[in-house]
Formats: sequence, structure tokens, C-alpha cells
Amino acid sequence: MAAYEPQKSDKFTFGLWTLGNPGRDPFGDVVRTGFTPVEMAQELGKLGVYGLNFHDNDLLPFGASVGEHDRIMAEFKKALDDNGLRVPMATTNLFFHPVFKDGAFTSNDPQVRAFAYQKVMYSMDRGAELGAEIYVFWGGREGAEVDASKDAVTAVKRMRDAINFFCEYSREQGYNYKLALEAKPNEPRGDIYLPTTGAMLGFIATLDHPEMVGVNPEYAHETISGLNFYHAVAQAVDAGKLFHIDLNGQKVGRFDQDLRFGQEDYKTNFFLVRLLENSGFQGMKHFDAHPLRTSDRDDALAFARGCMRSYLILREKAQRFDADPEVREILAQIHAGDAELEEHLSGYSQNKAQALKGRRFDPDALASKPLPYERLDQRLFDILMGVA
Ligand code: GLT
Ligand code: MN
Ligand code: MN
Repeated sequence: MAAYEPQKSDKFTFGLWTLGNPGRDPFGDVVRTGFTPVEMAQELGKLGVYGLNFHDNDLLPFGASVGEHDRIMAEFKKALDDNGLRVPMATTNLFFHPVFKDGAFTSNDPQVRAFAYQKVMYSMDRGAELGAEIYVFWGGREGAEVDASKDAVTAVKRMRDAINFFCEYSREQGYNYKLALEAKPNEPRGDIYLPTTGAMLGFIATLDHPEMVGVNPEYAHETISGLNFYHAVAQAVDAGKLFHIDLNGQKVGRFDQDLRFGQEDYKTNFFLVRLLENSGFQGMKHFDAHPLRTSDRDDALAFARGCMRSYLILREKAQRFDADPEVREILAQIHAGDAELEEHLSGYSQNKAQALKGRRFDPDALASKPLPYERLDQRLFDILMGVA
């Protein structure tokens, strides 16, 4: 097996909107022809990709007839089969059409909310037809610029009503969906409700079927506001709620860049990949990114290969780091445990509380214990840079 060659077992996926993106931005027009769904299946099938994900309208044009949708579905299914691909995740576009300009589930207008519910149900049907097991909700328009226009408590209640509704719909239809909520702090709205992965985790606990709902954290979305994505994902892992993940690249404080995975902040990506690998994450590693606006179609394929290659290189670096003698020696030193104390610190009892209150500590001695973090972090740098 050639080095860093993606395998099906790596479970790498791409959204239809990634290579489908023709490079338009708020200031400039299309720069290349985006890949059609069938072209994406043909090209990515050759590269060891596991599957393709889509919004209803990435595949099925908004407002087209059922007959037209059936024809497109048949053509897409054939392209998937011919190229050994699956559709593990589906989602709904609730942000592009002007009807959603002031939100979908959180719109003040019950007709808009009802239309959004209808659109999601049809899209869940189509996703299930293609075998999708994860249904993502990204509420790009669920926010506000003018807080006087919407009550923020009501907005969260409406989000809850919607997610509860779709859990029941999925159960009743006998679909195998797990729902994955994707947070983003802003863009395209000035502020988006439930802005972080942590906020989503708190929200999930208030749902009727919390066991059906988890998160789909995105690197760019946590990073855009300067948060540590590795920490956000760690909390989701701890909660058993990491159902899916969106990998890409982003600089802090910029617009939503959706860069190639690995393009920015190698260290955070390193800890992210190490966490995904060492925690036994079984879900899809979905690249939710766009080729640069400067890319032509050939370079767009280099982008797709690059996302996967960077992941596989970081996976190898993680193994190297974990096996490195100097790293192991430092970690053994700083993680040295104390079995008796650990026992006192987990699980309350009156006896433990009394024992802890009566125990003598030497804070000065504790404070003088060496913490060679400079050495440790430099060792990581050397490993990442390929300096033995
Ligand atoms: C859109 C957004 C992504 C979401 C997609 C799913 S749509 O491309 O920028 O982060 O994951 O709705
Ligand atoms: Mn995303
Ligand atoms: Mn994004």
C-alpha cells in the first residue's frame, strides 16, 4: 500500500457542495465549473473516498418536479454504485432560498417554519432512500442581526420543537437516523443561536430523545472565534455525542474560510487527529471545505487528495509521538499517579471527605515539582517538522 493512500476503512467523505463549489464569493463571480454529483462520484471514487454527503438541493433542484427528482436520484445511485461509494450523511438546505432570509425553524412566521419542516421531511426521505444514517442540522440562518426582532429564548424553544419533531418523524418512518447538530457562531447571520459545540451539548440534554441526537463539530466554526477545536471535540467525545465531524482549515478571526484540512494550525489538527484515532471514533471524517478560489478543476482534485493526505500524515505523526521515548518519559513523569488518592477523588463518601479534610499536604513541595513542558512541546515540534 502506497504511503498515505486513503482506504475505505478511513471513512473519508466529501459533501457535494465541496468540489461542487465553483468559487463564487460575496465579492466575485464563478471562477471554475463545479463538479456535478456524478463527476464527483467518478473522481472521488478513484481516490479511496468512502462516501458523498449532500443537501437536498445539491442534488435535487429546488422546486423541480417529483419526476425530475426521481430521474436524478436514479442517475446518482448508479454513479455511486459504479464507483463504490455510499451516502452516509444527508442534510437540508435551509439557508439559500430567500424564504429563509430570517431563519427557518426560528422564523417568526409559522408558514416559513412549516415550509422548513416540510422541506426537511422530504429531504430525510431522500436521504434514507440512499442509506444515510446521519442527518445533519446546520442552522445557518437561525440567528439575528437585530435582537429586538426575535426573542432569543423563544428561538431556542423553536429549535427544540423542530428537533423533537424530526426525531419522532424518523422513528415513525423506521429510518435509522441519528441527528447531528452543527454549531457556528456567526456567518451568514450576525449571530447564530446555539453558537458552539458546547452550547449544542447543553441543548441536546433538553430534548425528548437525547439518545438520538449528537453533534457535528466543524473545525472552522469553533476556530473562527478563537476557540480550541480539539477541546470542543474532546467534550463531545466525553459525552458520547461525537456522531460526525467536519474537517477543514481556518484562521482565527477571519470569515468562514473552509480551507483544505491541514492548511492551518498543524498543532491543533495534530491533537484532533490523535484524539479521533485514540478515542476509537467510528464515524465519518467529512471534509467540509472548498478548493481555493484560485484553483482550476485539476487543482480542486489536488485539494481533495490533500485533505486526506494531511489527515493520514497527522495520524502517522500521532503514532510517532505516542511511541517516542522522550515523550513517553516526560509523560510518565508528569502523569505519575497515586492510587490511594485517585480513589478518594472519584465518587463521594463521608469517609473520603473526612480523610481528605484530615490529610496533610505540602503545597511548597507540590509547587516545586518539575513540569518540563518546554521540552515536551519542542519534542512535538521536532516530530511534526520531521526532525528526528
Ligand atoms: C454549509 C456550511 C457547512 C455545513 C453544511 C451542512 S452547509 O456549507 O458552511 O458548515 O456543514 O448544512
Ligand atoms: Mn460544516
Ligand atoms: Mn464551514
